[in-house]
Amino acid sequence: MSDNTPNVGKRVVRAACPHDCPDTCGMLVTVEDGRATKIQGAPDLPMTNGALCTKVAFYLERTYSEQRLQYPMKRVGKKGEGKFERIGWDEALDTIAAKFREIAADDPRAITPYNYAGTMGLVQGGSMDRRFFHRLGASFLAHTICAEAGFQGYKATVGATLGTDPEAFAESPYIIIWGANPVVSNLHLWSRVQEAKRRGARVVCIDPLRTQTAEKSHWHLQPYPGTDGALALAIMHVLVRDDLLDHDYIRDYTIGFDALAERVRDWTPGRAALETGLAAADIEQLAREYGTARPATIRVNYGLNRCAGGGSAMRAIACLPALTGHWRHRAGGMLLSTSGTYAVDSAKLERPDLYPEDPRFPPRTINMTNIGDELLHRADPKLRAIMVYNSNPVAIAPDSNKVRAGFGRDDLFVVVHELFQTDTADYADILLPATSQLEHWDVHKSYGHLNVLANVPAIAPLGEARPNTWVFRELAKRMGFNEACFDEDDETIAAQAFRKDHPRNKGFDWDTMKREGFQRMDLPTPFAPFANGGFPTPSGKCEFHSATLEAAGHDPLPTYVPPREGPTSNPALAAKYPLAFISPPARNFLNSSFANLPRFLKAEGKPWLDMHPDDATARNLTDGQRVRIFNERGAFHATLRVDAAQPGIRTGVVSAPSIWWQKLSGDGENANAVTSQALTDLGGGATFYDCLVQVEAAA
Ligand SMILES: Nc1nc2c(c(=O)[nH]1)N[C@H]1C(S)=C(S)[C@@H](COP(=O)(O)OP(=O)(O)OC[C@H]3O[C@@H](n4cnc5c(=O)[nH]c(N)nc54)[C@H](O)[C@@H]3O)O[C@H]1N2
Ligand SMILES: Nc1nc2c(c(=O)[nH]1)N[C@H]1C(S)=C(S)[C@@H](COP(=O)(O)OP(=O)(O)OC[C@H]3O[C@@H](n4cnc5c(=O)[nH]c(N)nc54)[C@H](O)[C@@H]3O)O[C@H]1N2
Ligand SMILES: [Mo]
Repeated sequence: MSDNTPNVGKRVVRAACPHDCPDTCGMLVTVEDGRATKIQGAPDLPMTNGALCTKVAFYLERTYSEQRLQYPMKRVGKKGEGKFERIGWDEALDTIAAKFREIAADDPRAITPYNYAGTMGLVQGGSMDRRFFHRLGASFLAHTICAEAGFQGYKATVGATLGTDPEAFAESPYIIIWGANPVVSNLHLWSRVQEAKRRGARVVCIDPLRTQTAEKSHWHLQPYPGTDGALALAIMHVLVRDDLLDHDYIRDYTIGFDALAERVRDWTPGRAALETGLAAADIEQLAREYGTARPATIRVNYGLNRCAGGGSAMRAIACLPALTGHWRHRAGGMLLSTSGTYAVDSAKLERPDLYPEDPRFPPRTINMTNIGDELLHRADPKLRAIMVYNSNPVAIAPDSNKVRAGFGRDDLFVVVHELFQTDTADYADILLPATSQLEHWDVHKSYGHLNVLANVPAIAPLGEARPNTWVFRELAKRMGFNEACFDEDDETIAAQAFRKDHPRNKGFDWDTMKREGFQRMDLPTPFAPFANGGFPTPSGKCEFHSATLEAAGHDPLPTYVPPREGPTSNPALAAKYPLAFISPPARNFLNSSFANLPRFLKAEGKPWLDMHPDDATARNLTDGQRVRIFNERGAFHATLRVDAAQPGIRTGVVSAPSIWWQKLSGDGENANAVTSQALTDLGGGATFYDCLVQVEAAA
């Protein structure tokens, strides 16, 4: 903790943005007499380059918000009502420990954590908490809500999430931005793309929505959601048919080419056009441009993995840079995430070895995407306690009517550790105040650059707020867990976060990092990970044919899995609910974070629904009208946005920028009223963008 933080004078502290965004910016926090007075992007960290986004530039408003929870509380009203009464930390922790002990005596798996990426820090995001739940023998939580399908698809082809160095995008002559919206959700990569544009690069964006990124690209292709796999297979068809291949790269560094060539033979652009809604001629042109560029790079992101076939789509796209040999060039290849470049010591951080081997209680995993069903009826043994931190499931998990019903169960003990009284916090039996990034230690990797960042606390905790690590340390004491790892302080944890024996971590030193703020992994700049093969797959090659997938009962070759809720896969459903619904990030929110603070609510305006003018006319709906969006799972309201001059979206698709807090949205609902708990083909991921709805005028 920052107990010895001086409270007099002026100093500048090195911090790291904690939010779930690829950019993981370095920050400089000016502190005057114990109060943070200024926050800036680190000028010396290349990706940050001195600039913060529209949200984190105002991080002090979040830190010092009047809405911050400042002391522990216990529930006095009904679940979900949000009425609480102040208590002390001892009472709060004793209550939780007593309840956990009582449940664990019957079956510890009836207790589950629920956490995600409120902070991405390795210390506050996944250390003492994991140790605690492992030692307890609680249910495991599968962290599937965001990226698991794409991650598994990419991994099947490439081996791990290594890719093109984001800094090298500036040098690329041809960039495809695919299922990504960097202007909104990856701003610092966008600066590199702009630099490439200034040097003459061509930029293509593949997105059903005319986003700010699409507007600034040279060419915008608008596929129907969830059909990217078909597009990728058709691009491969053209590459093979027209011999736009790098035969040497294929021979030396890939396996399964002949089978892949056979697989894509039927995937003509005409066939893919029927699935994607794109023109066959456009698919031809895209494939030819991509195949002849020297080199091309693809920024692919998780926007396209939130559909039934998200894993297969990513797997198919990941074949492209190996077929064409674009991987040879540092400014070629593909970037999904850089996270697999890091050698994190998760065994030390999380201590899975503490899990008790009790034959009565074999390990059990809860899929976080299905928390609604798991709380209501699926989990067996039944869940009796849930501890939420770093997440706001009532707002962000799909199928929110089920999620609320689950959290509302009278026989469920709910603990929420939060900075704010979120939709989820309203369901807490015990509500605990959490520190912000300026009030605790941490160390960060990134999924959009190649540095490690230190986060040094700038100010003392507000009120009685305490970091995640502190809470779990205190709970461990009360549970009688006396392993030495429960006594470690945050700096000790941070210093051991990266594997000492790994060559990329050469030179990592916590004291230097604290002082300088960041350190790049020991890699060349820029880093071309597969210029000479070396894929971290079982075969060591880029796997067009995957024996691993085959052994797991999947198609060993890239394949197309259509949307689960779509006109071709489910025509009966599509007749009733004809519009594909997506709910991608709003620029001024970060998932549901920032969505309670005045500046960002004002900037976002109100819950919107974007619709093509043809779809609006067919329903007699007009711009500015309040509408109801519904399907069999639920309904929510929004204000319709129809731009007749410049339609922001393709026909057949509607979009609601997200994620609004339900209690601040006007009708107590948000986009997740209609989204589904169905899972992706690979990885058991969430399918937020695989969702059919109908839209009507609000009553
Ligand atoms: N401002 C802001 N930044 C954020 C976030 C935020 O909430 N706000 N969230 C952060 C998080 S957690 C994540 S995971 C990332 C998410 O960022 P991205 O991975 O970029 O994913 P999304 O924003 O979900 O979707 C990106 C684009 O994909 C489009 N899309 C939707 N469905 C499909 C499809 O089937 N095919 C194709 N080709 N495109 C599709 C959407 O219209 C959207 O414009 O951003 C992070 N950054
Ligand atoms: N409809 C729809 N739903 C979606 C998505 C979508 O595109 N559309 N996107 C999905 C995606 S990609 C993701 S990643 C998830 C994101 O889901 P979450 O990871 O749950 O993200 P947030 O909504 O930002 O909630 C994080 C919470 O953690 C809290 N927090 C921050 N720091 C700390 C800390 O140090 N300690 C504690 N105890 N709490 C802290 C914040 O105050 C915040 O309330 O949402 C998913 N839900
Ligand atoms: Mo995410």
